[in-house]
Amino acid sequence: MPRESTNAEDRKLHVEPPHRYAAGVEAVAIALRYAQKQMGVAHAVKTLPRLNQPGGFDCPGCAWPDPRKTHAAEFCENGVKAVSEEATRKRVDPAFFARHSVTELAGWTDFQLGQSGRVTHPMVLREGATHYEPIAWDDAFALIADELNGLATPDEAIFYTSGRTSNEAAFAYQAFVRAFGTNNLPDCSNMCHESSGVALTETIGIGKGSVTLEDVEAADLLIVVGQNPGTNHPRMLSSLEAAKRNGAKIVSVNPLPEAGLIRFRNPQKPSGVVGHGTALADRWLQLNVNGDLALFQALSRLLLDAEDAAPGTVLDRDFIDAHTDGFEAWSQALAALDWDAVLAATGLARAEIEALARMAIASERTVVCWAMGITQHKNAVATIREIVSFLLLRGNIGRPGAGVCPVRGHSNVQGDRTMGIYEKPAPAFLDRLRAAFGFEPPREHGLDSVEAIRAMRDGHGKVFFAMGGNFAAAAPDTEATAAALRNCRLTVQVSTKLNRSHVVPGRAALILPTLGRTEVDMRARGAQVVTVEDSMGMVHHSRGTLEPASDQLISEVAIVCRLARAVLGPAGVGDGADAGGAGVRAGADVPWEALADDYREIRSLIEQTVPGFERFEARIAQPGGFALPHPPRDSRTFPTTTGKARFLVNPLTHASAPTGALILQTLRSHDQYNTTIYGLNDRYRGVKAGRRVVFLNAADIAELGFAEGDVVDLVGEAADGVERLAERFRVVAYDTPRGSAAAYYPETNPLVPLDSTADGSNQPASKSVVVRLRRIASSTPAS
Ligand SMILES: Nc1nc2c(c(=O)[nH]1)N[C@H]1C(S)=C(S)[C@@H](COP(=O)(O)OP(=O)(O)OC[C@H]3O[C@@H](n4cnc5c(=O)[nH]c(N)nc54)[C@H](O)[C@@H]3O)O[C@H]1N2
Ligand SMILES: Nc1nc2c(c(=O)[nH]1)N[C@H]1C(S)=C(S)[C@@H](COP(=O)(O)OP(=O)(O)OC[C@H]3O[C@@H](n4cnc5c(=O)[nH]c(N)nc54)[C@H](O)[C@@H]3O)O[C@H]1N2
Ligand SMILES: [Mo]
Repeated sequence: MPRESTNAEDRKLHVEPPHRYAAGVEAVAIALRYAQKQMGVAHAVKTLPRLNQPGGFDCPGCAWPDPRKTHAAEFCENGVKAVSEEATRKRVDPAFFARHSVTELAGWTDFQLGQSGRVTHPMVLREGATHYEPIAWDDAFALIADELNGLATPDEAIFYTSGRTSNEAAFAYQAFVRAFGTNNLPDCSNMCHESSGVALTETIGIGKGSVTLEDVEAADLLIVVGQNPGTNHPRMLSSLEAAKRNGAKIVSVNPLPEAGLIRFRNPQKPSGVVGHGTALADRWLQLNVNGDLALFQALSRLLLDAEDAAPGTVLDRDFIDAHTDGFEAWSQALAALDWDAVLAATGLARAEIEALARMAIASERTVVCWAMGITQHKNAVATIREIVSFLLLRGNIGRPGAGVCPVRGHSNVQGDRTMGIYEKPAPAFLDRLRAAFGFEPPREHGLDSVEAIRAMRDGHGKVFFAMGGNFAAAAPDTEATAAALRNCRLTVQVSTKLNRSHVVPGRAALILPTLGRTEVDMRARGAQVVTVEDSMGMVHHSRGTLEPASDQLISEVAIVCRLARAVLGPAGVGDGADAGGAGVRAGADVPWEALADDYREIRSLIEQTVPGFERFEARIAQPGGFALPHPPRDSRTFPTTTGKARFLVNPLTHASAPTGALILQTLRSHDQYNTTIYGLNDRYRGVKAGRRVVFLNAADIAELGFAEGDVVDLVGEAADGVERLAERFRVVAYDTPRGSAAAYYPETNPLVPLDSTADGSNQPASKSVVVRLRRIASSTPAS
């Protein structure tokens, strides 16, 4: 497990007052300094202008869409960091692995591991060995094939995906996995927007957001809930600024005063460089962590009351009658809403909620945006249903300037799902896959991320293969996840950079280094382009332009196709001679080699399999790409089980902690990309040179008998009675509600119980972790 910080490190950490604005020229300067450090000046000058430009590569930072007219320097500080991280000049080569044993590397922090750089060669850790050693690609594929083909059933293998994988790689990968014979395709989405997918599929019939960039800019009212765009989706601030210029009101619903939502200095505009920038949020509702379900029920109740007081003025009756069902039962349930429970759950004053309800009534076009502050709770699915119902009341879906906007994380996480990276595939998808590939895909549902950990723990999951990501650090319950991975016969990580998952191996382990999105992908039939889908369902292409980090790297697509050939056997030749062999393996006669030589072949198969990709090749050639169909947005058609948008009834619930304990949300600093740590500062929140901090309300600090600057252990309190511990956190007084604490992910993942997940989506509830503080040492006064 990651080494805990030492006293010396604790002393370097210092805390200043938080910022009141985001971006500005300082952000540009910081980004360029970082780029220069990782890439060198010449390389940076060549790389950065290609970011999010037509003909260049898609920013691996986040899934926020590109504006139609790309600004000459359409990049943000954190996008530049994401690119620099990949384009770094630092290398993890065979000599590195010869110098450092796996045990030694396991003692490094995530920051140290990530900063070591790009992996240059395929590496193997053989059973019982202390060090990784180089292995030839063909030998690596043969080793995996042996293990996979030796399993009692294909369901003993687990194939994880992180959301940077291109459409082409994801599509080929899921086809291979299903040809092999399992739907065990967990992904990072299981830990990210699974709750959104589930709730939106139930209520509007499609698990994706319904707005475009134009809608955001045309809205009257934008409610940004549980999201910190200043850090995690900085380009969204430009859209919010544009909306604001068009007269929109913006409301932030967040326990924390996130800088990006207070004031934005757009570094791409003169006013942002020399002026004070734009005040973005008109209102900030500082609610308790997990008060959102109660808030949206209360807002809807106020809308219903206003309609009762002045019938025909508030609700969109025509829309409700024509396009929805469940309204009567749902509004009756809200008639019994308990206001005391609402105020206790939210921690807000009734007047604050009433003020927002008035804004909602005054708005003709409302958009609600949300991210992890909503999805990572036990009642996340119910909360999102209530957000949908609130919008349905005034017909705020399927018309310009209005709708649901779950803001995705990884740059292609939405596309990976569209391509079939899903443990519960729809039968219609499998039918089309069979027609396109000529094999019978398995029908039984596979394992999601949490179920996969349980299967490995219990010995039913024996081979773990990861297409990107850093499962060991990103998954909940770090100790349990590590034990599960170590219990595997083989773990395989397809990676760009060194990370924690490489040092939490199965009995044997492989690292398969791959090209990043910024790099030229040269195949037999020329340099390849790939495609990605952004958070708003726009598909466009991405072309790497940099020289690869090593001449040993092959693309994710090539890895999948060569692996498929090794595992499924040669085309047209059965392997029935094997003991227990079952004749020709499914997918053996798919022309995997040809797919890897020319990705147009894969796009042609995608076109045959996935609706909405008709004339795929021609349409990605158009500037800006094309929009995938979205029935609620396009035609107010709701492909739910009833064919209508659905008001669904939910009990009022919220996370609560016993006396003396707190609800801890685990969030991102400004200087990280998920488990990749760029640096040790969280500039907007005033934290410098350290990450092991816990933000608490000053009154809670006093009441619990602590002082600011104390160093404490965080002790989890869970139903299963297991004591979960994260050591040495500095207590920081911060503007967060009483009872709501915050600390960074992934340092706090050891505290998230594996079984603490959202109802209906099984997504880890990593924003409502019950913890206590345990004293270990008093703060040392600064010298
Ligand atoms: N630079 C950078 N960009 C990224 C990432 C990154 O790590 N770094 N990660 C990417 C990924 S995969 C994702 S999913 C997104 C994540 O983007 P975000 O969801 O913005 O990420 P978090 O830091 O988890 O922030 C959660 C926000 O929700 C608030 N919050 C917490 N609990 C609650 C609650 O109960 N109610 C409400 N209303 N608010 C709450 C927190 O105070 C915080 O502002 O960003 C993507 N973009
Ligand atoms: N406690 C807590 N836990 C969380 C969260 C939280 O808010 N709190 N957030 C959750 C969320 S929203 C998410 S999305 C997950 C993230 O889970 P993951 O997606 O698994 O994790 P990342 O940190 O994004 O993965 C980073 C690694 O991906 C590899 N990589 C980068 N680019 C590429 C590429 O192009 N190809 C390949 N093959 N590999 C690449 C690099 O080796 C890098 O080390 O974590 C989840 N876990
Ligand atoms: Mo995410």
